[in-house]
Amino acid sequence: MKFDIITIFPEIFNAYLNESIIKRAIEKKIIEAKVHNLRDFTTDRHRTVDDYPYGGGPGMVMKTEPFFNAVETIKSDGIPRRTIMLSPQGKVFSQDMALSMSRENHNLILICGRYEAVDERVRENLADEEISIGDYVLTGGELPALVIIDAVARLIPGVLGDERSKEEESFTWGILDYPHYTRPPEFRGLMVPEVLLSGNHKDILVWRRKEALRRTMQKRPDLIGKGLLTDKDYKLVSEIKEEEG
Ligand code: 4GO
Repeated sequence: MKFDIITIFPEIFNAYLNESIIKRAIEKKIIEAKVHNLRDFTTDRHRTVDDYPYGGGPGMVMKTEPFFNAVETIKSDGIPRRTIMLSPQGKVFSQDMALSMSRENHNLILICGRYEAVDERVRENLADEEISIGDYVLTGGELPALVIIDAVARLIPGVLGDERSKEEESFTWGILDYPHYTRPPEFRGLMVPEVLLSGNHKDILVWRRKEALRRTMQKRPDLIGKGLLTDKDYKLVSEIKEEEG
């Protein structure tokens, strides 16, 4: 899966993509990321990427032509790609979307805007879809682009060192993670739950599922009613309700 990123701040990407898991995934050629400097697609002496807004108002607007040049140049190798624009007006990104994107395995062009806005003709004519990473405004689309690359890449087989089983993945899907502990078993009187030291794999599985459900009920009750729980889960939910009063 290849990501082509169009930005006026290429360095933002190099810093993140050259670390840890994503770096490894690129080295293993599971994903490819190419950062394109929008200014390289300008044609004037000053490499201008922005201009005053028609109709007036605050801030600058990113020009249409450099984005067209960039997307056309990237696509000139004939390899099919989907073009995504990062914008607060987009569909709000979720784990479901990350999973479909990792499975669809499309090569993606990510358009990152800056300043007040991007000329509407870019969105209308170049973007196949608009994605937002949440309901807040940022100074640019670079962080959202990295969020998407990260969330999608870690779902591609081989990217995370450990190969988790499909059952395990679907088991934890749609609810919060269970609590994690590592050594030592006691730190200043703070104990690791006994069951995790027991070596009883079945008890550990049930405990983890129950604690994951408990957390989800406390912190994200909206996730409980989404039809992702099994009959066994509902039994655990009743137990938790009794315990918590
Ligand atoms: C995306 C882009 C927020 C998001 C952005 C988001 N802010 N919530 N800002 O995903 C055009 C100029 C949009 C700055 C950009």
